[in-house]
Amino acid sequence: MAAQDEMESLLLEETGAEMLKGREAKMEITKKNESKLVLYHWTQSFSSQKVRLAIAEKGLQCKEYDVSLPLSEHNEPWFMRLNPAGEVPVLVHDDRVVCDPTQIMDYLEETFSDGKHAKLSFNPYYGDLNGLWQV
Ligand SMILES: N[C@@H](CCC(=O)N[C@@H](CS)C(=O)NCC(=O)O)C(=O)O
Repeated sequence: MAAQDEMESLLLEETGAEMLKGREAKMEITKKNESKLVLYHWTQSFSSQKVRLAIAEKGLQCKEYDVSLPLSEHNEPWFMRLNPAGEVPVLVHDDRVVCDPTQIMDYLEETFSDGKHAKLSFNPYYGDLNGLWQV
């Protein structure tokens, strides 16, 4: 192989390896960001529905646990430890607990803001009604 060809081939290999490293790092970050999302919610709760929509819109993997309001599960000690206000929804991301639906939407938007996840504020369903979820 001529010296120039060899050099080009080496460069290509290096570029490929760099690209692969970059992609792997990005996948690691994505995996880490999505590592453990858990939503405590109630099916008929409007606040829970908004958050579930946002999670679906962003294409996030999230475990869901029903907290029955009719059965008063939101007042049980285990749930009150998560949210002393005793309200659903509550999002747990690894060791972070986010309680208020507006804060959850903001948290999702800030945390999952890479190109892989839809931007809620640019979504046609949200359109330019930025902050619609705050109603
Ligand atoms: N506090 C939140 C809304 C959260 C909320 O009101 N959750 C309701 C269900 S939609 C709840 O958990 N209610 C239980 C209760 O108040 O006992 C807000 O200011 O928007």
